[in-house]
Amino acid sequence: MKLVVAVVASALVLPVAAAAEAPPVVVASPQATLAPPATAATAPAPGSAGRCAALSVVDAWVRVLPPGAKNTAAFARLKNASAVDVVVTGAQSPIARRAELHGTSMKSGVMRMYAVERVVVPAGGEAVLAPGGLHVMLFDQTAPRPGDAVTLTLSCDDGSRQTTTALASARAPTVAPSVAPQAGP
Ligand SMILES: [Cu+2]
Repeated sequence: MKLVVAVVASALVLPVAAAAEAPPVVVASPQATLAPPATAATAPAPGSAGRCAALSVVDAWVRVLPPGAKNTAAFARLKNASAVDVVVTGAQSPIARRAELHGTSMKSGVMRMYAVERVVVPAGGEAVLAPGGLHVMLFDQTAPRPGDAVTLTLSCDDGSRQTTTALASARAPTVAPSVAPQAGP
């Protein structure tokens, strides 16, 4: 037990020492040094602390498909105003039995989807989940109606989560002019 306490204590002290010494050396190292101790010392509470809390989820929506469609997808822009990359590793929604992070590729004129283990939202940047690209695949959906507010929860690699509300819509809600500065593949 004493050993555990000692480890936690040193983890708490480390960021201060690192912050004092690191800046003159490399820009990237303070972030890398600061992040792991912070999450290791603090048990992430779902929906509050943790890496996922750094994300702003905007323009989230779930595609409403014709009756009978088994699966659908959710889209959003994930913005990260923090100085550390945020890694999204999963998603959940009460309207789906199972959700996966998916990517989309075009091969020989055929669009295919594939599961991705993680979506990295770069520090100071964003990740765009949009039709034809990255998305949250929702399996065995309960078919929300247009206008419904759908709960969507994202999970991050430190175990933290963020829950947001996505608008059920047959097509992408019209928002600001869609200038995509950092479109995905
Ligand atoms: Cu998919």
